[in-house]
Amino acid sequence: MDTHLTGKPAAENSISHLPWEDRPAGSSDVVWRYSQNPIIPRNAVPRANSIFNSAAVARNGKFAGVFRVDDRQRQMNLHAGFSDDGIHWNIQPDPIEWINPDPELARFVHRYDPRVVWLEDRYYVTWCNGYHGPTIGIGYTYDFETFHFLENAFLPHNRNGVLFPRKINGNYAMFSRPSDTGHTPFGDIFYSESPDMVYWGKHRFVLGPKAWTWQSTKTGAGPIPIETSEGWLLIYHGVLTSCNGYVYSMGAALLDLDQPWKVIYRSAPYLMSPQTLYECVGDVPNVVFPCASLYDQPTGRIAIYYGAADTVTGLAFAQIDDLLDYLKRNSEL
Ligand code: BMA
Repeated sequence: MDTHLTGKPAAENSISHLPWEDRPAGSSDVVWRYSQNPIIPRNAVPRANSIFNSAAVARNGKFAGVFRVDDRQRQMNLHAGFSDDGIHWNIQPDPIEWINPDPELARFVHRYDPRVVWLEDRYYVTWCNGYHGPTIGIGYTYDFETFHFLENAFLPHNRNGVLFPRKINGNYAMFSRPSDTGHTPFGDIFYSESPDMVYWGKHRFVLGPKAWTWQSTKTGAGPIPIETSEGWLLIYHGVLTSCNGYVYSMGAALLDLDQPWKVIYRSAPYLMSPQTLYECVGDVPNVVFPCASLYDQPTGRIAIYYGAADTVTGLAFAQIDDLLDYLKRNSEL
């Protein structure tokens, strides 16, 4: 086990240097886009077809991340990246090579849609991992240079594995979204616990689609949930099936602190839907897919990283008090 504990965030829940831009004058949006979006173009590394659905965290006064890069064979893989400001990223040209304790799990099929969380003494990475179908891979790193693969959390088929930033009821906790082999036309968010990051159980239903809404086909957890005094703030994606295909939007829910499968509030309207050119036009049109957020508790600022049209990466902002207030006033369970 590595002992070098480099990389701990300066202070828990304080990221004063997070990327930020005030809400545009005249706008009343609860979540608003960065004016310089997209922050990562599709070709930011050689041989990339697209870079999207990626995860950033604060680290040593700067930022690090794990990025979904689909290459020009259209293979989906994960690359490490570094940034001084959380906006301009230096993404490694080669995919992460995982140190793998079990050759059975070493075969590469695909890896995509990463999430990253600082948990206890290291950064854990979860992603959709191909193993006889998509499931949730779990690994960890101390420094974003060396990455260790642990295990797949679940049997296939599963996607959108999102860890909590601390133990709940003495166990590690994770959201996931059981799915199928393809472009799943259903999707409920479940909660699971584990004593050791390897064996997962105590599965609980959290939330699922709502008929005749922006989230009528499927739902999936997005960034690592944010702990507030009133509950866990979960930003998630919801999907509507239009006559022209899926539309991926962003919503939020507030969940009980000790029993996170209990939903306290849930946004009836979406918080952000695909509306800009880079969200509506790309390899998969009409997708906003949040995978990470940075939260600065003293200022209440949240910066959300999201994939746009399965092609590029964007940044959006919110104020936590406004977001919670909006959730309370616009909630339908
Ligand atoms: C989902 C995942 C995401 C993708 C989205 C839209 O099922 O595959 O990676 O962003 O579809 O294509």
